[in-house]
Amino acid sequence: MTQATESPADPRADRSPHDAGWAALAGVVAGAAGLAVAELVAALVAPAASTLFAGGAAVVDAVPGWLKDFAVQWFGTNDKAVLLGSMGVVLALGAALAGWLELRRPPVGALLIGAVGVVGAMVAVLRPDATALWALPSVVGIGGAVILLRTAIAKLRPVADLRTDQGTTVDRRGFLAVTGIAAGVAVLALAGSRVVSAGASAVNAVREKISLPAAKEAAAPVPAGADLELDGLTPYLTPNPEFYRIDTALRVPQLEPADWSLEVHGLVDEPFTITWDELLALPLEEHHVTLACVSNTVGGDLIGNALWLGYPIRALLERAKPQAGADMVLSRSDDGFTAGTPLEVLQDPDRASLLAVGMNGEPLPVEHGFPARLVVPGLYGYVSATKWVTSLEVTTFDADQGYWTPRGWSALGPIKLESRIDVPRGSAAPGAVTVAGVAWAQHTGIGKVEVRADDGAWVTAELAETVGPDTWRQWRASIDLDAGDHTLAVRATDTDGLVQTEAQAPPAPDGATGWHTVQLSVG
Ligand SMILES: Nc1nc2c(c(=O)[nH]1)N[C@H]1C(S)=C(S)[C@@H](COP(=O)(O)O)O[C@H]1N2
Ligand SMILES: [Mo]
Repeated sequence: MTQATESPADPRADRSPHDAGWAALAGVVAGAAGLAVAELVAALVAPAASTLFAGGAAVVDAVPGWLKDFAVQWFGTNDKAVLLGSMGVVLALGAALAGWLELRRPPVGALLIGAVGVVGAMVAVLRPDATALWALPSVVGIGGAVILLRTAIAKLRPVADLRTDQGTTVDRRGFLAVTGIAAGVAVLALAGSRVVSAGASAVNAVREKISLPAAKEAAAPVPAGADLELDGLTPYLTPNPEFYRIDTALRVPQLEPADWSLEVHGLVDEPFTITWDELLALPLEEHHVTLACVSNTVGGDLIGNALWLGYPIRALLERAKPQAGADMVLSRSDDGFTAGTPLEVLQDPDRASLLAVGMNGEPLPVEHGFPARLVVPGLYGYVSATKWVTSLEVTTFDADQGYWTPRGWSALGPIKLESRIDVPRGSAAPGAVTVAGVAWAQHTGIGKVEVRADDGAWVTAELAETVGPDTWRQWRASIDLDAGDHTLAVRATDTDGLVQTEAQAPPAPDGATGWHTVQLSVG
């Protein structure tokens, strides 16, 4: 008699400790294959419906405001890479656990993976603009992953060894075959999804063929003295590739002009919809406007200045005829993002609020809102600068709110007076040290900038030229410094005489304040 524990009837028999590792690997491979198939199905059906992106978008919308602020603060414009990376790690660990559980406690592992599919399908269907079809990528992909996992793990289960008629054996060869097939599926599906999405959303190709009409009203030319052109000083105009990017879109909306239109509706007498061709046929204007993010910390770089080409939002509203009582325009993006902008700001005849199609002489880059976005001088982006904009709804602050307001940010977001030191950074030689940077008070204008070293007297800086109050302004000063460590500070005064406050405030809920200081070692 062989020992009872060796009996083929006992599922724990002949289990090598390695099998736990193999099972975990099978979990990861099956999970990867499932997600890749979901990508492929999504590329064919609805790109934003993939398990990864619908899930990621749901995470972005669900995480509390403070965590998102933290992510933007620490990772800046890399926040999305960090989110996707952490999602990848969590998913890989979860899939490994599922593989192990499926071996030890079937069908718990399969149920765990299946649950991801159910949640993925649910969050996809709940995305703005989703249809029932959006469940398909998660159902097909993750359903496939469950089948692959169950098939692979079954091979690791001991069966009676027919060769010896004694004890048990495990079909490792069969296991490796199934796992190998799953890995192949993952690679092929991923490659397929890349090919399909490159072909389907040829948005970049379409964009490159567009030549925008010239502005009927050209921008005031940039004065020669607007850019001091010092080494290390931020240029007056920010080139598009260097322009900061902030949005909640994990996958940039791929919106072709032919499929784009803007609906102007809500509390208006004459709602209407405008197409791309109609928009381009209107008399367009060009304006330099400095855009800033409310998440920018003192001294931060979530700010940039560009030449925007577009049609005045004011004129669109005139045509729609807002009704009495309306006080807000809720702009909506193709991806569901919304911003609430005071109606009166958008109607202001002295403010160049644009439905923009061009940025620095070219169509908007896709990540900056192609084919159309809003640009409103003087307001932070989160309450005004909706990218991929498809709807302007005239409404009230009582009835509606923008995306960030229920997440802990102020409903109103005028840009605060701020200034920044760009040079020197780190060290300098003793003697006359050139200090330079930018200052901004969009739509009011910068009247004065002062710098000081340590507790010394404030030195008034020379101001560069500017096209007007809607852009930032460069400044430069010279300060005599001895060898040693120094702290430089800057403060600006706007053209109304308001002096930039020293009081430190964090970005939330309505923008950071405080003087920017830099440490300098002179020697
Ligand atoms: N659709 C959409 N538009 C958006 C956002 C967004 O998340 N989604 N973010 C806003 C914020 S917070 C800012 S600061 C500006 C940034 O514009 P940029 O990325 O072109 O610099 O876009 C605004 N428009
Ligand atoms: Mo922002």
